[in-house]
This record gives sequence, structure tokens and C-alpha cells, in this order.
Amino acid sequence: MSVYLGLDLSTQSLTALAIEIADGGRRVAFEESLDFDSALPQYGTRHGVLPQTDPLTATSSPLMWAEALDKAMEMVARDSTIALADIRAVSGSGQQHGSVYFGAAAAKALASLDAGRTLESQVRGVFVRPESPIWMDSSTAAECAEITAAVGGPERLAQLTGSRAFERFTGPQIRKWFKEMPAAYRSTARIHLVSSYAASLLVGFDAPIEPGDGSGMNLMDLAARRWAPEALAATAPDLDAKLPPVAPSWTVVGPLATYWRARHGFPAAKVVAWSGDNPCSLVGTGIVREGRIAISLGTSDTLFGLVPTARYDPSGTGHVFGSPTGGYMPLICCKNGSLARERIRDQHRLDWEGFGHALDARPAGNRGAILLPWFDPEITPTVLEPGARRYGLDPADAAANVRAVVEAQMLALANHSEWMGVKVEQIHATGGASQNRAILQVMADVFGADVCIVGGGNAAALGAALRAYHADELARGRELPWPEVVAGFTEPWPASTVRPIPAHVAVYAEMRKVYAACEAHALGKGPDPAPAIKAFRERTL
Ligand code: XUL
Repeated sequence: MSVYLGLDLSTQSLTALAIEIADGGRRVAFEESLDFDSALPQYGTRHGVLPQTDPLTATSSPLMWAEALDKAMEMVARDSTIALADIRAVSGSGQQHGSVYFGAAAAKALASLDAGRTLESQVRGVFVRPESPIWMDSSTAAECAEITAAVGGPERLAQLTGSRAFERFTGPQIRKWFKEMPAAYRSTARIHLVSSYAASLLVGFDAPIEPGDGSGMNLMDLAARRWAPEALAATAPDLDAKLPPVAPSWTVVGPLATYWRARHGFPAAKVVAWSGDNPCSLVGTGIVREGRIAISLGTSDTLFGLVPTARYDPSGTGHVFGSPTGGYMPLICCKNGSLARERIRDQHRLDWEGFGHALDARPAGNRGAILLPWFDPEITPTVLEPGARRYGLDPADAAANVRAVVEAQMLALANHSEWMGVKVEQIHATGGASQNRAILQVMADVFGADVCIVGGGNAAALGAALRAYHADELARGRELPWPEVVAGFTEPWPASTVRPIPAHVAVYAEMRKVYAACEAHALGKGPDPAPAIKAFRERTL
């Protein structure tokens, strides 16, 4: 019996998930989450984010993440369903783009963690930047422009790093920090991603950055999977010395540090490089061959696939990340995901069941009522001035607004992912809202493809555990093909398949154009869409 542990340090929570691989079968043996707001209220986060007055700024606490890691490991150690001694390897997944800034004291503190004291009390003093910018931040438009110009334009930057400059990406965030706090920047010994930071806490020294997560920085040469000197030079001085090295996804960083063994009773399990939540979800949703895409309905809604060669989004909204299975993962991310659905649900005083009923109460196409759900600044498309926009939609009409928010999210995902050129045969849905069949029906109808549910909702943590399994086997000289790694864990749930309804598919093929016209109008790039909406309404009534 071998046990592999996957940890997912996401925006709102830390999830621990353990898988068992035995001759007789494979199963998820343990799965538990710790919600930051409720489990660690002393940090004052809301949905895992620290309160800010500026809507473009979003930060969280690296100290809170350390405390959460200690608590999650304690949670695993206390559980009686898994034998700790069977844990062979641990890996993890971190919310992408967020960064952690260590001062000179960090290396010594990590190397000498005392099992008699909490982790949090020992790392409290190591941060030169007590708040970490996270992926929801969009305050770096100026730095994006500067980096783009220095590298030679958006296309050059996208070809080099996989993405044009994005506000939330780590490079622009580092540049802003360097410009605003030059002395603090100079005294920064090490800049980590959330993923490599958490891995460093587990091994007791600086862990490398994994290429899947490294592609979310605007700093890595995507093809060569190493830091790109021209991108580093465009970002901040001496950055090379402050970043850990890039290392392959299956790197065994080291054994679990003595702290974890002596404090919680873990064995000297291998710690495998952590990756980002999306690259881990790629594995955890079974996207290990072409023709399938995954749509994750979480804090953010993301859509991703797997392609053998890198492609770039000419419109500039999408990204290409390195896949932790080799190859590339094209991805788009919409920030107004679950919080937008929740906002509409709460505004109309509904629970999730009522939300599903309201969604079903209106016809496909919503009689031409359209919502652009940009409650928060949006990533896809870029919207820096938040505010929902409504076209022919009465804000007081509960059912119409529920249908409008879900249709908008699916239409935006479909329109903005066309550049990926993936012929979608099947969609693997994951994330909290994937449990809602009415939402999945809209997804199937907009994409014209079968949708099925995979995994237990913790795809990133599952993917991390599977990556730990793959790396452990590799370290023992056995290279398992990825379909074999994920077998038994990522098959569609029986009876979960939602098939597209042909009449609805036809409605949405039309509505995609109308939605695109509304987006263009709201962004000041297109004419009033009222005539297009009227024509669509008349055709579909
Ligand atoms: C992806 C992105 C988010 C975060 C948090 O580019 O910004 O999906 O990884 O989930």
C-alpha cells in the first residue's frame, strides 16, 4: 500500500487529500478542507483576501498560509483512516501568480524549525513584505505597459513567456514592488510563488519553481523552461539572484523536514515540486490527452486543455502554460466566477436549489436579456473599472438575472477560448458549481458538447496527489504513462453526463455573436448592440 498526499493552497482554503494505491485498488482515502475565514479569523480575511480600500488591489497573508499548512498537516496526522507511515510522497498546488517575499533571515529560520513551537511563530519575522499580492490583483497596468515595451511588444512577450503582460502575473507585481519600495526590494533575499513557498516550508529550504506555475509570471522562457533574461531585465534589477531555479514538475525537492516528522509524526516522505492550481487541476480532471477540455467553476472560472505545441491568443486574453505532464496547456481565466453567481443568488435571496430552479424557469437565450457580470475587475476580457452591465435585463427579475449570469459566464468562456483550436469532444466539469446540473446544461448547450463531472470537487488537490505518485514512481525508475497515473480517479461520474439539446445549441450559436457585440459595446469598441439583441430576440421567441 502506498499513500500520496496532495495539498491545495487555494484562495479561500487549504485542502488536504490522500490517495491510496494498492494492488487491490485505488481510492481517495482522506479529503478535508480548512477555510481561512472561519478557521483563522484572526487574520481578518474575507473569502481568503485581506480587506483593501482600492478595488484593484488584492492581497493575502503568507503567515496565514503557513499557519494553515501546519493545521492541515495536523488534521492529516490525526486522521485514523490513513497510516502516516505509508505516505511515500507529498506534493501540492498553489493559487497561481501570488508571490511571497523572504528577507535574509528566512533561510536560517526554515533550516532550524523547532518541532516544539508552531510554524507560524517561527516564520513570523521572515517576510519583507507581510502581505502577498494575489491573482485577484489588477493594480499593475503601468508596470505591464513598461515590461511590454522593454521586451519589444505584446506579441514578443507572449511568444517568449506564453502570455502578454497581465496585471496579476508575478513579474508586473514584482516590478510594482521594486518601484514603490526600492529599499525593501533590495533587501529581499528570495521571491517565491505561493506553490514554491509552501514546498519550501515542507522541506526547510528554498524549493524550486515548477514550469507550469512559472508560466504565470511573464518571466519564464516557456519553450526552454528557464528564466528569460530579457524578461527579468525588463522587470527589476538583480531579479535572477532573487528567484529560485526553475525545475521539472516531477522534481523530488527533498524529504519532509524534521519539523513535520517530529511535530506531527510524518515519515521522511518525498516532497515533490508544487505546481499551480490550474496545472494540478489538469491532472486531477484527467485532461491527459487532446480533445477534452476542463472547465473549473471555482472562485475564478477557468477553461483549459492540453496541446502538444504552444499556441498564442492573438486577442491577448488567453495564456499558454507549461503542462505538468509535458506539452502545453492553453488557459483562460474569468475572475467573476463563483462570487458573481453568489452575488446574484444573495441579491435575490435564493439558496443554490432556488438558483437552479430560477435558471430552469427561463428559456435558453433568456429572451435576449444579457448581463456582463463584471462585479469585480475582470481578466477575460480585461475590465479594470468594475460594474455589471445589463442589456434588456431588469435588475429586479430574479430568474432573468440568474439565467443571465450563468449564460454570460459560459458564452464568455466559449468566445474567448476559440483561439485554442481544440476540437471539444468532451468537457470535464469541476469545482463547487459543477454539482449544479442546470448550470452544466447551459455549459453543454453553449459548447455543443457532452459535459460530465469528474473528481470529487477537489481537482487541484487530487492532481497534486497524482503528481506525487507519478514522481515517486519515476524516482524509483518507473515512468508511468499519464493515463495510467490518473486511472481510477478521473473517470466521469456514472450518469453525470449532460448532453447538449440541439435546439439550445442553435440558440447559443446566435447568442455568442450578440454577447460579443455587448462586450465590445461595453468596452467602448463597438456600436450599440440594441438592433442585434432585438433581431436575436425575435428569432428565438
Ligand atoms: C489563473 C488564475 C486563477 C488562479 C486562482 O491564471 O489567475 O485561476 O490560479 O485560482
